[in-house]
Amino acid sequence: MPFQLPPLPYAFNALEPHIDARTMEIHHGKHHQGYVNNLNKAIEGTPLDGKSIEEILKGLDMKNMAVRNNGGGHYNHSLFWSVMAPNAGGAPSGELGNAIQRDLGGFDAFKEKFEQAAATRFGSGWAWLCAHKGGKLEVCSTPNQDNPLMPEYSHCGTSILGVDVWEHAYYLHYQNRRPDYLKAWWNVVDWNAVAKRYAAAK
Ligand code: MN3
Repeated sequence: MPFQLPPLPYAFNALEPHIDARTMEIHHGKHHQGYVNNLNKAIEGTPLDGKSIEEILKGLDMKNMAVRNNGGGHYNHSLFWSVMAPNAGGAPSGELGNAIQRDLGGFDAFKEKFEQAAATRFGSGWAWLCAHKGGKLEVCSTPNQDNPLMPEYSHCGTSILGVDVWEHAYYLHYQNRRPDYLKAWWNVVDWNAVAKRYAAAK
C-alpha cells in the first residue's frame, strides 16, 4: 500500500488570518502531495516498500537523497498539519507546561529560543521542540526536510512540535518576513495535540 496524502483536518481557510487559504491549498495539495508521490516512486520495489514512515526514517541511509528528502517531507508535513488548529494558540498547561518551565526557562523563553532557531535556519528547514525519553525537552532545527527521527539527528529526541520555514510555507502572505510568520504562527499551535505527542514520546 503506497503512502497517501493525509487529509487536512480543517479547511484551507481555517487558519486565517495567520496562514492564508491559498498558501495552505498549495502547501498541502501540491508540496506535500509531491513528497508523497516521490517517496512512493523512490521506495517502490525496494526493501523499504511496506515499512512505516517512522521505520524508514529511523533506519535511513542519509546518502539516499530521494528517500531522505521525500520521506522527511512526508513525515514533517503530516506532523505540521496535526499540531495546528483553528481557534488554538495560548500556552500549554499540565505536564507539558511544567516541562517547558523546568527545561526551557518558561513559555516566553521557550518561544524566543524556538523563534530564533527557526529564524536563523539558513535557507529551508524546520525548527523543532523535541522530547527525550524521561521527558526532557530540547529545541533544535534541521535543514531541508531532515528531522530528528533520522540517524544524524537522533540525539535531539522525538519531535513533538515543528514549524516549516521553507519559503513556500509563508511567502505569499509574508514575503521575506519570516519572523512575522513565526510570531503569527503561535496563534494556530494546538497545544492539546502537542501535549498528546509529548505524553507518547517521553
Ligand atoms: Mn513545507
